[in-house]
Amino acid sequence: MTKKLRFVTDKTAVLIITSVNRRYLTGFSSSLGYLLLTNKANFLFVDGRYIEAAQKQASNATVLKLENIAEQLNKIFKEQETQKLLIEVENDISTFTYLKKALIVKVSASAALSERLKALRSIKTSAEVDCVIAAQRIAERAFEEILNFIRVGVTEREIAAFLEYKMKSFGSEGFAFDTIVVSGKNSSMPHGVPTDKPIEAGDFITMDYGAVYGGYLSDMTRTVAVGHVTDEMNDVYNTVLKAQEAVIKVVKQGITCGEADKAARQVIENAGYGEFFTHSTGHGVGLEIHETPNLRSGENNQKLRAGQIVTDEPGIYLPEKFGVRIEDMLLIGKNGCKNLTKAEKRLIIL
Ligand SMILES: [Mn+2]
Repeated sequence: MTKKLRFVTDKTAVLIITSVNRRYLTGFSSSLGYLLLTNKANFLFVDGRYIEAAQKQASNATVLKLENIAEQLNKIFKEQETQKLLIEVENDISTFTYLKKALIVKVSASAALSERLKALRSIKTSAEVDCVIAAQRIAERAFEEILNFIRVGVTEREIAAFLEYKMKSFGSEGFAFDTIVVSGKNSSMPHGVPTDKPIEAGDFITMDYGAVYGGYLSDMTRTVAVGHVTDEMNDVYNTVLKAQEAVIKVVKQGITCGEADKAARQVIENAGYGEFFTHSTGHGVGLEIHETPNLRSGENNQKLRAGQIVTDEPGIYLPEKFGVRIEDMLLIGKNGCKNLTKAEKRLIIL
């Protein structure tokens, strides 16, 4: 185990059940499994489907075939004289109830353990950063292709399908989340679902999507126009862009998540669109699409730390009219940030 968890002592063991944390700690991904961390050794229990791959890929854990997990754990607890077992709070109540009943040690769901894992995961190693960048480059290649595909008459659903097809073709292991493509009036819904609405001249099209590489996700949003834009569309677009760039200018280690959010919100409020910026400014990204930290209004206890990757995604949504969102991923550094997103941000009119 490369990352030592201070929760593990001679008497206390930790059982990692969620797949994302198991993957984070072992480098091995499986839908089902248990990772037991003790002071003497670590054990990864996986079923027959995964044994061979786990033995090759899991680092620093002895891989064992999962049979009856309670019996298998109890045997180890007896040998090691373990008294207490901590599990993550994200597990469902039936898992907790089962373990509590079946194990010979005291079982607790630990919020502190879950928080610690989130904090560890938020600071990316250079290998993790490389995976996020690789995913982002795939998404950017798909963006270049989509610019040639979008025209009057194609539907939101077709645009989403084309983006996903291109991402897979370019090496994406999957999709970071359900691809969002919304156009015209639909674009005022920040998280709208692609429909069969065809693109019309004068539409804004907002595309929010991400690729997956080495298990790590990317997240990018671009809004493009088709045919022509009104003065209001132009004004809103440039306000969002200014807000988005204001965040890039201020974020660095030590500033609070609330300050990062405020940098964007201030620009949008000053332009008179404050009430139409209806979500937080950004979030951490990694093995999951929404990770710690959360760049939201008033979040002043959380400070940004070097090595975190956060999105910067302000938006303005005018109901029944249109919406604009622009999103990059930023790697927080000691004295500033590095923008991991290279795709064009100036207004593109197709
Ligand atoms: Mn995002």
